[in-house]
Amino acid sequence: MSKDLVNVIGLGYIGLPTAMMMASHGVSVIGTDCNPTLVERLQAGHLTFQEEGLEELFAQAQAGGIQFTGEYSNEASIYIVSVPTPYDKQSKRIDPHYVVSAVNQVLDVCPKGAIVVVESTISPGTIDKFVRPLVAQHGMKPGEDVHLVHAPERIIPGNMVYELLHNSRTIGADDRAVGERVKAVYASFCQGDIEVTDIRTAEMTKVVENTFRDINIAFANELLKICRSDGMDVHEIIRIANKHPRVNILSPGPGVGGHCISVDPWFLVGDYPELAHLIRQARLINDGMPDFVLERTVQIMEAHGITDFDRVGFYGLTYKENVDDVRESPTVQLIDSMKRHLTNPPKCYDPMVTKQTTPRQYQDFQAFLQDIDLMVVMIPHDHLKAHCGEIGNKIILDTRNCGDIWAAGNTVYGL
Ligand code: SAJ
Repeated sequence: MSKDLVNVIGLGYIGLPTAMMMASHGVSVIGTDCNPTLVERLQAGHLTFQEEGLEELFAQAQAGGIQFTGEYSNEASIYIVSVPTPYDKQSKRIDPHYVVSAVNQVLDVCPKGAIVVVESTISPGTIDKFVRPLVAQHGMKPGEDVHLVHAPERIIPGNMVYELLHNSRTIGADDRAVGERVKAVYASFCQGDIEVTDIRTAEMTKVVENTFRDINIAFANELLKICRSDGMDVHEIIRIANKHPRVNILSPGPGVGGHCISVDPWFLVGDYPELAHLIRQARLINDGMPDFVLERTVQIMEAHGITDFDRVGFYGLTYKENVDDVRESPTVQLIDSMKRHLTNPPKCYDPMVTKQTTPRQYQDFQAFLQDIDLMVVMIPHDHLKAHCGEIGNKIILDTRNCGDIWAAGNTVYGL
């Protein structure tokens, strides 16, 4: 069992479950966040977002003695920095200011020999370019006063707790022995392989994983458009093609959202603009899908004589099913672009999002249904499957190929 005291800096979607997982497996953990409201909620025993199995994990972490604080002054032997890494929408480059600020605050207080692990997703070279110089600025000797490590997260929202336990991981370190010490902490709970490598390889591997998925979704989306243009059923074609032992085409849909897959490939485009052609094109294809949904919506409105967008409603605001995260959501992108052209903002409903994110967001499914003739399903939450008997004779644009949930009487179109 590791004797290290771990301080997890940044208690968001990744930092919080990671901190709780360690605490529930015998590691001494402090969770630190600069947002006092978030810290107060956690100290009072309330979770800050929903995720399968997180309540139980929280109870186990509390039993394991996890502490939450807003003070960066807590000393530890290992700091895990898990803060957001936005990207600059113009330059397509990473904006490392949260990572830089968190590491600076850690370097201000950490004891000699501490390990600073960056878990946040960063573009290849970020540690060398933005983090390593901070060590020198603090008058510290790298590899002696402080050790730098990159251990990118890999868990998928919607199945985080399971994937934290079972996914393999990558740990990039300058010094193998330091990498092994960090591995021992993650090995307290992680049942997958833990690869120890160098920092640049770890940085690149993480971004490559998400870029691989983005490109493959873009391929599915391009196939969808080709098939739509010529009256072919893309889902049937993918189903059959996927019977080939070496073919595994992903699912087309209304776009790629979330703070990972829709962002990370841009890091490569931003840093290697002359080389990253396929990666850029895939991003553009996926970013263009909300507009494709709008074109299809207009076609269906015309076919049914619907002349007013006020009779159309969008189901699902989150970036994917059964999560409450709306970051980079295709529906939000679509609504924002429609708002620029319509007098009234579009109507929408999402059972997972109780916070009002857009003006005509209904909180009641029945009220939403009453006010529309055409429902565009952007995200197939489990709620939809449970309530599809209530939809009545609405016209449906099903962008997610939910197929078997619809009743025989429903008029359903695919994307
Ligand atoms: N999507 C499709 N078609 C598909 C699969 C997904 O349109 O066949 C869409 C989803 O609806 C969503 C977006 O893509 O809008 C991304 O969803 P996702 O479930 O594929 O992935 P994320 O963003 O929730 O999590 C990803 C994961 N990365 C990979 O699978 C390579 C996860 O393992 C990472 O930890 C996470 O990014 C991250 O934080 O980087």
